[in-house]
Amino acid sequence: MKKKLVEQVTAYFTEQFKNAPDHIFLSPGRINIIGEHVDYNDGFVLPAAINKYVCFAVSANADTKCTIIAKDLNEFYSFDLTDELKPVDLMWVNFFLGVLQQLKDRGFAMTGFNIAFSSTVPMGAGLSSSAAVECGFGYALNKIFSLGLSKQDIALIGQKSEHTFVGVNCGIMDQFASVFGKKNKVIKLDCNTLEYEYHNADFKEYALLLLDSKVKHTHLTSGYNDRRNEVEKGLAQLKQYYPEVNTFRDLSEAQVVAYKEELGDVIFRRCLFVVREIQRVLDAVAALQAKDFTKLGDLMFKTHDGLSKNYEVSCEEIDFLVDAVRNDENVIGSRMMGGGFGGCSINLVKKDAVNSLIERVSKEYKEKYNISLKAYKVKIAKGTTLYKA
Ligand code: GAF
Repeated sequence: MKKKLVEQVTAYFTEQFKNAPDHIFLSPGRINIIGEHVDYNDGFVLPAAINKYVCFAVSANADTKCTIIAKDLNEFYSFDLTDELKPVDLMWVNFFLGVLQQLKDRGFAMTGFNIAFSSTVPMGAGLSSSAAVECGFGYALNKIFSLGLSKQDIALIGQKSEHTFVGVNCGIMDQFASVFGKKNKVIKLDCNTLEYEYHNADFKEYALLLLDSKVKHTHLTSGYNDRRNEVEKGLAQLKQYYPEVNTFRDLSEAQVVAYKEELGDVIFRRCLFVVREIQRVLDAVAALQAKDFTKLGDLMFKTHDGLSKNYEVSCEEIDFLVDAVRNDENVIGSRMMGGGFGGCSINLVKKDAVNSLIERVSKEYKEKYNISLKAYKVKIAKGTTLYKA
């Protein structure tokens, strides 16, 4: 699949630009086992890069002209490096312009370039196709123009560009997972210090299965930013009661509960979710190390319920998908994944029951919503890389 993607993008670049590309880069999408909506709350997350990629064919120019072609959309965008960069109406272009602006702000010298790209990371499915584009592009320019950026710099540049050119005040999880991914490893990332450690992603008789609701609620951006504002407000208030507290991880559940009235129902539930979810990630890492998959799965269901009822970032269709497997003896854990308001659920399913499960849930989902479910049997893969120089 990876090879085919590379061949197709290479042939497409050659046809469009009348020359073979000098470099090929691959940048993966991500899953997250647990730790949702806590990256921007100084918590811990447990993501991994997956074997779905954005592939970039790239050549540098001698001049300052830049052309980027989105093969899958059959759209292109041309500009000059000396142009003032501003967000444009074509959303995919902003992933590139945002990164470029960050590099310009840092004073890096570059020439123009031609790029063609294509993706097997489904768009808007909560698998971070945007972070894969941002990080792949940053990684490519770093290599081609020898900018000397670290992997962490590339992830942070991707995140900043999402804030400034896309308008989502995201945390660092997606970009970090895309750049730092390692085959068969999940990453325990401390989003406060950016310290990280790899853990074996060996789920024994269980496989990772993503069920794509195909729902893309339009309020993802506004809903996401609203949640950020709500928890920032909540934390500011809690700091007044507990002056020793700096971040959510310094708070216990009991400390949040003690000020339930003062926080008000909505802010209280948001804060409660965050404090519980940070603890759940630590418990999940311990369960993973102990190979206690029943415990891990149970934590995933608890995360889902918190995201749905207290953080309110799920939606009817995703709740349906999680409920459809909740009492299935072959499913040990399930929850919505990513920003929410649609996208995928992530499931831990007995390997020999994966196909029958897909068949059953697809039928039920179709009957209920008249939507054809998509299922992805993902593997944990290596992060952003230079595939061919
Ligand atoms: C999106 C964001 F981009 C991440 O930073 C993270 O907050 C996630 O939603 C929720 O955990 O993917």
